Amino acid sequence: MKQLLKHIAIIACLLSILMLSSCAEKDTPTPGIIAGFSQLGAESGWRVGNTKDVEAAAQNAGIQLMMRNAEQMQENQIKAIRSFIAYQVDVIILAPIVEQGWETVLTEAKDAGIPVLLIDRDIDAKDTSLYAGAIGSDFLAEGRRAGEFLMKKTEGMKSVRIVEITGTENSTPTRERTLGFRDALGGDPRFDITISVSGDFLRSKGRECMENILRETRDIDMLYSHNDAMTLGAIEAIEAVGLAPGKDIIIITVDGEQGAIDLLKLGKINCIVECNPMIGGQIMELVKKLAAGEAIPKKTYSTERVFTEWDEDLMSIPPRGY
Ligand code: GYE
Repeated sequence: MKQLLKHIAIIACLLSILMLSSCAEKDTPTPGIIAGFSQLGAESGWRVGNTKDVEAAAQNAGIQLMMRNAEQMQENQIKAIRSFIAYQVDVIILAPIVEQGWETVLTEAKDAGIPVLLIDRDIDAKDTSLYAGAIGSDFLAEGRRAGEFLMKKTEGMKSVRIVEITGTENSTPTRERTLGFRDALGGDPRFDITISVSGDFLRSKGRECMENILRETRDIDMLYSHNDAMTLGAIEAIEAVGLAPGKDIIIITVDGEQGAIDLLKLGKINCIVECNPMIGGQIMELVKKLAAGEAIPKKTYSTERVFTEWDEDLMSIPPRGY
């Protein structure tokens, strides 16, 4: 009997310790930040580099990242945002594939009290309170830089027939790289943009677009391609018909992936307008502020340069990492 009482006392004691500790757990606030990240796809080296950089930066900052890759479909991004809301994450990071169509889901996030940080691309929403802030490149400036290089490169030429391969339709980089480029050419009648088609930022489509164009005409002075992935594809098509990229056709591209830098060194690309995907560290700083309830700037731009065939430091460009 004595033995039994002793056992009961021990069990009761253990139970009360367990109950106390579970109460204590409930009262302790969770220190970690959870961020949901809706990445739009894996269409280019830029994008893959951007994803890796954001993941590494989250890990360094001790932020738990729920990453969903939308494989180039806006509906997948909308689903991901809804799952982040259900999960009650602290911050939503969104790289929006296109500019339109975000009002409904971002209103849901706002109603749930979850701040949204736009990265890379913008959205076209009348109500700017649907997102806390945005970080990314100045795509208009990128387009202008491409145009400025072309102006210098073609000094003395009487006419310049231009082919343009644009990125994803209705996306910010496509819209602004198109505008900025034309803006820099300033209506100079020497420049004739004879063909402008979308290659959706994909290497395979860049190649396909260029093959189709070359079937129609060889009378092309320059190619302005909105990203390196499409440029690499287009260069394959140009070489396949026996033309020399960088010589027979001036090539201007955007991003600055290692593959493009290598072709710049070989003289197959004349100019690369840099677009910097390595913004993970800055993103995490903004996420921390948002999670702490602080305000952030409505727009933060990344710093970028231009690489051209005239650069003296061409051979010493450090590895790009994407
Ligand atoms: O230039 C391209 C990618 O939105 C800036 O998307 C980004 C663009 C980048 O697919 O390579």
